[in-house]
Amino acid sequence: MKTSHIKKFLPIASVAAMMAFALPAQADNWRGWNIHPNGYPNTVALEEFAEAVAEQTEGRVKPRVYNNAVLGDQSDAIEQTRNGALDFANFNMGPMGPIVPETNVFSLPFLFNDVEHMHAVMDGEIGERFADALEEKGLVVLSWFDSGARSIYNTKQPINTPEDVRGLKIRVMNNDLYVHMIEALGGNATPMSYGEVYQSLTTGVLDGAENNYPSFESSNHYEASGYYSLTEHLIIPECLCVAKASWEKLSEEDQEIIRDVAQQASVRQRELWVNSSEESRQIVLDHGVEINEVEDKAAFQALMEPMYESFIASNPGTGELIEEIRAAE
Ligand code: BDP
Repeated sequence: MKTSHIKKFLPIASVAAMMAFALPAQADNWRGWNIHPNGYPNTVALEEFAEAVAEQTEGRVKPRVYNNAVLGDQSDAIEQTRNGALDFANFNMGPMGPIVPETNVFSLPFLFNDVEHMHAVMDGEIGERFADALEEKGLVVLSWFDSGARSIYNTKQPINTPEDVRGLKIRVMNNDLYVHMIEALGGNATPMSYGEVYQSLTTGVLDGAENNYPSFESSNHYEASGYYSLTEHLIIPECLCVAKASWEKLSEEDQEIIRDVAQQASVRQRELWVNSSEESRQIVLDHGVEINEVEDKAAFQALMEPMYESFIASNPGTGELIEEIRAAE
């Protein structure tokens, strides 16, 4: 009634103009993918990122984080973010490899000496080169997150030597390099999405998997695996990424704001990571998981040599890159 009454007296154009004044500019409602549950360091950092972006852009961008991979598994989510169906996400460079081959270098076991070494590489010029490679595939990297060091856990026995891995069915993330890695140790690798691992461990479809302390704990895999062995074979960087399509819609001012907020999110995530790893270690110990140091990591490392050789042979330029990464401080 009211509308038709107004229409009688005002030309359409002025009605539209009035409505434009009455409504605030359309906000960008960003959907963000996150694989982790509530309370996980990445989740906390992403949620704070979302809140700070909404606040500092004065509601022009309103991000919302969807936890527990409810928007799809990681490989799907990478595709969805690339094509702009999702707006932002925290991705691990492991499952990124099949889509952005440059990032495969991070899936070479024992590439980094420790987490500090990884930070030095990712926060410097080498990290920028990887950000460029991701951007070419539709993902704008805003900052780099941590994911600690990954170690093997299983339901059967402590792993001290590569022989202890022989015959074990070990879940790996979706990347052929991890299949080669487990096979080089004599195990049987099963690529599987994260969400399926718990049940497969409890039913014996798998004997084990590999991950960092916070994921081993928050996924409840520790309830099904009695042995966590500190092989620390992979240190893989993660990104906080925005879909290029969503990024290009922003004003330069908002891009700058969001980049700053993402930098702070990375600092926050890395701080939270340290405590969370210790807390998770304690939780799994209290539960009765047996944790063992691996004295002779060199034995594992030596078996990775053929993997390096074939990787370098089939990816020109990576030999130099690996040397550069190893020399970075
Ligand atoms: C976690 C990573 C997550 C991976 C997961 C996995 O943060 O991105 O998807 O491991 O093993 O540590 O799939």
